[in-house]
Amino acid sequence: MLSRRGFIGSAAVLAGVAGVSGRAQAAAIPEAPSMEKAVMQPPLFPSSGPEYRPTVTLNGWTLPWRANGDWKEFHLVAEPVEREFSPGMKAHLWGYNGQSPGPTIEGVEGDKVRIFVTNRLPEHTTVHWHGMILPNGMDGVGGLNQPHIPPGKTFVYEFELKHSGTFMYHPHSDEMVQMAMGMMGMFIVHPRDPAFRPVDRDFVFIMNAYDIDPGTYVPKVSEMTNFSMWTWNSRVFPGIDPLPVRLGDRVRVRMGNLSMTNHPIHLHGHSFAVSCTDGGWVPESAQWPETTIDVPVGATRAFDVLADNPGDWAFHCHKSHHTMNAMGHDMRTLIGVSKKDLAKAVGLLAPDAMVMGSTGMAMPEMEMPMPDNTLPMMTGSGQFGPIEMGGMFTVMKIREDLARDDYRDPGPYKYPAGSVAAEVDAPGSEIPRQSPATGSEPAGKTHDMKGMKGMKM
Ligand SMILES: [Cu+2]
Repeated sequence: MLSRRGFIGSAAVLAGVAGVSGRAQAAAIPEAPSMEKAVMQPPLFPSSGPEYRPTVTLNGWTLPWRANGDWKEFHLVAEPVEREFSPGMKAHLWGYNGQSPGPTIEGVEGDKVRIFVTNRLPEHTTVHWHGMILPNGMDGVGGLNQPHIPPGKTFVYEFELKHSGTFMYHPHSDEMVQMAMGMMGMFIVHPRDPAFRPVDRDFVFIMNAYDIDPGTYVPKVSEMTNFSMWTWNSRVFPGIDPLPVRLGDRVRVRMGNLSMTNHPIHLHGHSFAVSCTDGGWVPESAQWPETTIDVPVGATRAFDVLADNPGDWAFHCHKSHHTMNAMGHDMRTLIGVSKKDLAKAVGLLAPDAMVMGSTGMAMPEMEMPMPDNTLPMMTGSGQFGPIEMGGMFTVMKIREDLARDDYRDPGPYKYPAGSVAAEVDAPGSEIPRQSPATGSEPAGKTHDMKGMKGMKM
C-alpha cells in the first residue's frame, strides 16, 4: 500500500533545483509516495488530462503524479530497499520509492513532465531516460550531461514526452553497481490518440539478474555472467504475479531488459506480433507472427496478442537456466550413471553425502533442506503436481468469466472433461528398442496398439 513520506524540506528544494530549472525553483517538491508490498497494484486511471488505458506492473505499481500548471510532476527517491524475491528469500537492494525496480512512470505523448530525483543512497547517482527523445542536458549521463546527484540532494529533470512507446529509466552513474543492485524502472508513454492500437490489458515488467549466495542478502555487483537469480521485476517464480486476462481481450505485454544477457520470452498457446520497441511502434506492415520474442540487453519489446484460447498458459524465458533459481553451475551430469556404485564410492569419502540425478533431476513432491534465505532450484506446484520451475516463469490465466479491469488471480483453470492429456493402458515393457549392436529393429513383437483405450479423465 502507499505510504506518504511527507514533503522534502525547503533547504533540499533550493539546493537541488537551483541552477537546473528556474521555473521549478519556487515550487514545492511533490511528495514521494512509497510502496511497501511486492504485489501488483490496480491500474492508476488518469484523474485529469488526456484519457488513456493505464498499464499494470507485475509485482509493482505506477508512480502517482500531480498536475502543476501544464506540467505533470513526479518524485523519485533513490534509496536502499528490501525486496522479497519470492516467499523465503529477501534481498537488500537499491531501488526507488520503497521497491526495486522503481515504480512505472506513465504519461501521454505531448505531456510536459517534471521529475524530481532525491538521492538517499550512500553514493552519487543520476537518472537516464532510456529511449526518450529529449534535450541533451536531460539525458542523465553523469559527468557528460550533468553533475552527478550527490547523496542527500534533489535534482529535477524537465522534458516533453515527444513520442509514445515503451521506455525505461536507470542510473548512468556507477552504472555497473547501481543496476546490479536493482536500480531501474519502466517508463510508458501512451499515444495521445486513444484510438491508436488500443488494448484491453497492458502489462509491464523489467528483467534483471542477481548473484546472491544462499544465506546472504546483498548481490555480488561485479558478477558479469554467472547469476543465481533471474528475475522479472526483482521477483522469481513462484513469486511472480500471474497475468489474469479475460477471454477475447486484446493484451499488450511490455518488457524491458537490463540484465547482462538476452531473454527469449515465450508465450504458450498463442501467436503474437511485436508491436513496439524502445525505438517506437513497429508498423503493422512490418510485423510477423511469433511465439517467442528475444529481448536484447538494453532494449524493450512489447507484443500484442488476442487472448482467444482459455486456460493456464505458461509464459517464460526460454533459456532453461533462467527458469531455475539458485543452483550450482559446476554440477556434474549424472544421468545414466549407476547410483549404487557411485553412492558406495562417495560414501567412503563423505558419509553424509546424497547421490542424486542419475535419472534426471525431477524431484516429485520433494524439496531439499536448504540454508536460510535462498530458494529451491525448481519449485512451485500446480493442480497436477510440481511445476519444477523458478526464475523467469509465470502464467497467463485466460478466463471467460473475468470482469473488465479485474486483475485478481482467478485460481487454477477448470479443464473441460476429457481435455487433459492422460495415461492410457499400454504395455510399456514391450515397446521395441533400437538394437545397439545392429542399429536395426529387434526381431519379434512390435508395439501393441490394441492396448490403447483412449484418454481417461
Ligand atoms: Cu532468460
